[in-house]
Amino acid sequence: MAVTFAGLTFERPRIMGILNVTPDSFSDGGRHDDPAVAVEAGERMVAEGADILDVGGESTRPGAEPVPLEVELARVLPVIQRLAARGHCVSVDTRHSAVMVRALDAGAAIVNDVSALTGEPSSLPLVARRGAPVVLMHMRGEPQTMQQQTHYEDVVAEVLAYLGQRLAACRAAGLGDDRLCIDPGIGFAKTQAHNLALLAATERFAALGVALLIGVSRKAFIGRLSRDEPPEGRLPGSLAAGLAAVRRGAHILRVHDVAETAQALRVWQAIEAT
Ligand code: HH2
Repeated sequence: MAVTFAGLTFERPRIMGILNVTPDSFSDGGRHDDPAVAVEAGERMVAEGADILDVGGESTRPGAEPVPLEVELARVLPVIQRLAARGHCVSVDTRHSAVMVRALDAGAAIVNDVSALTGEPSSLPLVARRGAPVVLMHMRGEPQTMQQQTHYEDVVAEVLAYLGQRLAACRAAGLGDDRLCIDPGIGFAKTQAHNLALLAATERFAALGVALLIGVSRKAFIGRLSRDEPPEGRLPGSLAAGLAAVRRGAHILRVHDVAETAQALRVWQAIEAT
């Protein structure tokens, strides 16, 4: 059966636009502090070709400090409410079940959890009870310490096994495959070699039979391959990595640069279709 996720079909790759409402995100931090500015940025991303808007109120970059619950809620809820009310497909990027529930009530259609619903024991029952589509990402530990937990015997096999277990737990709780999406978590408790190995093995993740999301946009491994470009100089490498993943079966790209990604995907697709 063809893969679907949250009502999206994948006759073409889909784009998740990143909308961080945080002061400290590694690339777009501090840009969308005012909800009106964030909503405008979201509208622009949809016009440029985003299928999903991923609203986050807590940075998960390496070393990031946790954010009090009320602060995260105050950042994301007004933005989610307004974008959902305008008919856009919104995901909430959070590890906290109290944020998930309020975001779903505010109109979010998808939960994007970098801890794959393991961060809090109440997250999986909540998402299952609500029947909410969820992105399950692989990471280890907490953002503050994750880069000290990068020992793997076989990174691809271990991340595949972990995501397989998380899929099984979600299915056992009653979530259907049309509500499940996996993500190997590029840059989360991974070295440069691990990130490249996981991207090269994208087909093996796609073979798990549910939607596959890949987030490479402007990440540090691209900086290292590009003579230490800062995040805003990493677009060419982000496009190359995204296309390499799509070519190997990724369904959704999570990106900062929506218009540029949409153009790259259109050209790639036109060639593939010829
Ligand atoms: N990457 C980041 C945050 N959330 N979610 C998924 N599913 N996959 C990812 O690769 C992913 C994610 C980190 O990027 P960003 O949101 O740009 O930065 P920050 O965590 O600093 O806010």
